[in-house]
Amino acid sequence: MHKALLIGLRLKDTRRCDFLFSMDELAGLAASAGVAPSRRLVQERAGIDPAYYIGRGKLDEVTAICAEEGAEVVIVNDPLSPAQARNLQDRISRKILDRTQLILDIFAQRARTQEGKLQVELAQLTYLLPRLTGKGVELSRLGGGIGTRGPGEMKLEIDRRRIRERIHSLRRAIDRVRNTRALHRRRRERQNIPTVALVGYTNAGKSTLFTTITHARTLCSPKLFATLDPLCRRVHLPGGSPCYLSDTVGFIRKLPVELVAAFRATLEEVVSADLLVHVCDVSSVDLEGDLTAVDRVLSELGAHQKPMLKVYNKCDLLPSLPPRQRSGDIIYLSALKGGGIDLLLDAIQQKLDRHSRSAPDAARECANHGIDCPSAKCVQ
Ligand SMILES: Nc1nc2c(ncn2[C@@H]2O[C@H](COP(=O)(O)OP(=O)(O)OP(=O)(O)O)[C@@H](O)[C@H]2O)c(=O)[nH]1
Ligand SMILES: [Mg+2]
Repeated sequence: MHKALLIGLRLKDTRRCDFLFSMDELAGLAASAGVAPSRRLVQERAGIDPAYYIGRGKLDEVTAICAEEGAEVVIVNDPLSPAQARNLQDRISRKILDRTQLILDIFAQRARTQEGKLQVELAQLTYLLPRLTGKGVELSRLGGGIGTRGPGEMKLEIDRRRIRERIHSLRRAIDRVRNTRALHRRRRERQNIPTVALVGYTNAGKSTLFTTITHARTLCSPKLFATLDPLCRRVHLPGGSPCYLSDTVGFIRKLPVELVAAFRATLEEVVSADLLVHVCDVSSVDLEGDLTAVDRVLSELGAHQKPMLKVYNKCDLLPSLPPRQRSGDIIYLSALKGGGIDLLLDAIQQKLDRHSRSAPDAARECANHGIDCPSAKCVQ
């Protein structure tokens, strides 16, 4: 296992608790990617250094700690510009990864469906291209499978050309998969069955809830971003009518824009859904921050005004909050231990009855977002 030094910059206007939370999360991401986080190096500054991210005075300290700890990788808590990544690499002579690349690496390890794999590779290559340097920088990845080394200018030019060609062919392949999905969408439009998407922060318990409701076998894991490919199952509601329930990729603070494209299948689930069920972890150390991060992503996707229920999950971890309660659009439950699932299904039924959309309405909404409905992955 690679050892990694984590570097974080706390800017003057960031609250201390928010900063510490994001560093803990970075350590969680590193562990999920299969890297062992060793020490953390934190600097407080008024702003990010445009050339090196951290202050130049810190660079020697970083090199010394890496040598001391035997750290081969340095992970930075924010996205780096291509110039910052290059300069850090030159000065520190270690593999430099930023938050975005780390998440992309996790995605690359997790993607299972053909479309998921294509999307992640496309996101990785698009991120990598402007970061290729002419100085023989090592570009091998942690597990993403790109594994490109650039020993010299000539090789790099070839790599660049090859990468551009590959990006082009990935886009074509993704278009083909999308066409197949359009066929499935038409089939579902004819069925006129409403869809409900489980959304929420990574690790909130969406897949556990999905499994409890549908009895489908899905991966539930304390690792971050356990789910990458959305899954959809048909469920019977208490009133007897069916709906489609889908499990989606978790969101995270500082979700990099490059990843929104890789989230496309999730995006389609969310935008085409009739109802969103926002699952959160009541035992999270920063529940408010989690909720805000999810709301932010939903509004970036243009889905913040959809009908929504909130599930306060993991109530079994808080003795003061007995599972199985409902307060308006909030349902308190424990997806793992059970209790409260019936309340949720009742609430879903009521919401769908109140906000039912016709299939042509749903299709129009999807078309407005330029997306296909997600029914390709639906198994009945
Ligand atoms: N105690 C407790 N743990 C839970 C509950 N629901 C989920 N968990 C645990 O929380 C962890 C994450 O659960 P998942 O269902 O994989 O979470 P997720 O939201 O699908 O996560 P991603 O797919 O990574 O976004 C697992 O270790 C679950 O066992 C619950 O109600 N109570
Ligand atoms: Mg999951």
